[in-house]
Amino acid sequence: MHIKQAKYLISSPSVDKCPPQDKPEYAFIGRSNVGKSSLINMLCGNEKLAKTSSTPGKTQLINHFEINAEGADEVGKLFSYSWYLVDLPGYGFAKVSQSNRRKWEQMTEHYIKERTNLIMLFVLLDARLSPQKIDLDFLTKLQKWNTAVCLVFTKSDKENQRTVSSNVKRFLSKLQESGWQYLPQHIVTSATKKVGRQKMLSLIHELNLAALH
Ligand SMILES: Nc1nc2c(ncn2[C@@H]2O[C@H](COP(=O)(O)OP(=O)(O)O)[C@@H](O)[C@H]2O)c(=O)[nH]1
Ligand SMILES: [Mg+2]
Repeated sequence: MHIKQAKYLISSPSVDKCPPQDKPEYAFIGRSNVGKSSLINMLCGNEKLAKTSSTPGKTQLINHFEINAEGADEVGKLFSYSWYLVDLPGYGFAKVSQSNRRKWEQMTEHYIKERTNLIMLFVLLDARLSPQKIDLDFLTKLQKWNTAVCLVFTKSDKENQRTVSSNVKRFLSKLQESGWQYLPQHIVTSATKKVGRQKMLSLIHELNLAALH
């Protein structure tokens, strides 16, 4: 899949205020500072699309981007279509009040459970870190809700490959221990080195084909 154009659409305070569910949708979530905005910009080839400087934990909005893409259909013929990319507010920012945390939980839970055109949730994890409780707890909820999840390990350029693959393995075995029967797919990325871009775009295109036909 080739992205022809990516544009910011709208920021919504709740799932019922989101755009019509007329396109396949992919959402990105993770701890604040995990590299979500950088990854979105890297995927779209636009350094200014998602703001990488916004104060973490302040704006709790569902941010929709519309992506115009071109890709091959089942018989290899190119066609154009569009899909939604969603930037969800991050979790785990220390300075967020209890009531704002609660609001975040409710908003994301409603969004994840009720947005029927949501094809997959990309959960971002820092590739430099050993498994973190906050991420595992969030994934436990996703498992309960039967959400389709893909794990995205970020900032892989900041650590050597051995450590990254050991962190990935440890994370997956933690999920296994907590009862995940089918482990989610995972992709190792680096926004600065553009690692994992093609893998993510191919996965999205494949899922789009299945969703559109
Ligand atoms: N070296 C490196 N730095 C990254 C990468 N992704 C993000 N960063 C840096 O990590 C910080 C947080 O990134 P940002 O995208 O704003 O995180 P967000 O809060 O999850 O949206 C910024 O200083 C980025 O430049 C990456 O793949 N490699
Ligand atoms: Mg961000």
